[in-house]
Amino acid sequence: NHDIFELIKKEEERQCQGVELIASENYVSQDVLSAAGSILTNKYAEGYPNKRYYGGCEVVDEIESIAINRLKQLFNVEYANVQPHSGSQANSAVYLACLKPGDKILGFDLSHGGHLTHGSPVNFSGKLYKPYFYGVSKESGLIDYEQMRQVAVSEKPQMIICGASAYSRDWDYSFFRKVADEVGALLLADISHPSGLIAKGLLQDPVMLCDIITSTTHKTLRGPRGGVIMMGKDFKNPLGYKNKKGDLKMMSTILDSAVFPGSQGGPLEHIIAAKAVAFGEATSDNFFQYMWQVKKNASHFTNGLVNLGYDVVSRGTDNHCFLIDLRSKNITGKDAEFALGQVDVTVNKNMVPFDTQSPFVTSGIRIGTPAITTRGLIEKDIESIVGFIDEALYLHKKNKSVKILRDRVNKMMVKFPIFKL
Ligand code: DSN
Repeated sequence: NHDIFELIKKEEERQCQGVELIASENYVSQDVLSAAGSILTNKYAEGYPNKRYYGGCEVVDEIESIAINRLKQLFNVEYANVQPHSGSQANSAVYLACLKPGDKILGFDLSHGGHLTHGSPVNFSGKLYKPYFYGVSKESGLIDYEQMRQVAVSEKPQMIICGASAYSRDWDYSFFRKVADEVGALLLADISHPSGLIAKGLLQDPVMLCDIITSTTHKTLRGPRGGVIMMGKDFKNPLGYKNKKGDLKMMSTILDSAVFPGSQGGPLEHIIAAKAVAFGEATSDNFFQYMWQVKKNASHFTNGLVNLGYDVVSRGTDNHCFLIDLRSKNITGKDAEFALGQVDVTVNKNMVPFDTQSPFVTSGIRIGTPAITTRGLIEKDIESIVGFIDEALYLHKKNKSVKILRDRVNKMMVKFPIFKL
């Protein structure tokens, strides 16, 4: 196994010396890492605390119960399931619990910033269910709420999904609520990206307005890779659209069963322990300061790029991320991702709304500040990174050596160790 540990070391070096701008990534604390790498990985625990199909679960029962209670406290929700292995698994369990194959779902278009599991034809969600989409307005880059309502009214979907992978503005959950009530749809909020900001009150809160909430735990929430499902206190009749009686307790059982045994086997108790650690960290005031800085850094980032003539989709950001439309700079997302990678600045190419390129090429890149903010970067450092990005794209276009620039990037990042939490 020497080769594997050598490669892990190499990845650690890569993570230390580069500027990580992938909006869905972060650096976890040593405590989260220790829990995720603990001997809990040895334990089978199919079922739920105090209702397991295996012996020897006394300790993991306590751990999972702490994770559930901390998550409930963090988001002020009444129900929490911490077993989904990922955000996609959380969404698949919700669909399994609430929909029949062939039911209609209305989600945010992937090519406008949505997620694969919100009805993309290449994903199970677009194959098992009948997907419809809303998007952003071409002029403003903001969600076209009226268009969403029109599709909802004409198609009467069983479920409406709010949430995105690449949308920089906040969500009007009350508008979605009104439309869901108007057409009798269940309302799901997938807050995988902004969950840390929502937990600290820095964005609109979907808990009281949406029937079910899903999230990942490894993005702004800064935990291990995984997913969760939640329901808020005001949850009344989730299956009302089917005219069945529903209440929170009944729906909790249906959702729990949809995770296990419906779509997963044994829970990853080492990851659940790491989730518990991360939820504990996220309840602290330090985490509020962190999320506040993530937002400030993202906003500062867009201002710096706009000043250099870059086109920021939706004209700015309310959260931790944003898209740059590179068409005005005559470079594709694919080439930009490559050029920035050459100087150890990591981003992902991303479709922009109304893109003219294929998903393999794209016209944009997505940028996020959760990871660099964890490392301690603030506004003045963001200005340096904006400069690095502009210079790297220039050097790429002119086919010039990037070595000096890469050295500057690495020299700066050495000052921000990844294991300081
Ligand atoms: N692929 C993730 C992201 O980068 O946003 C979402 O699943």
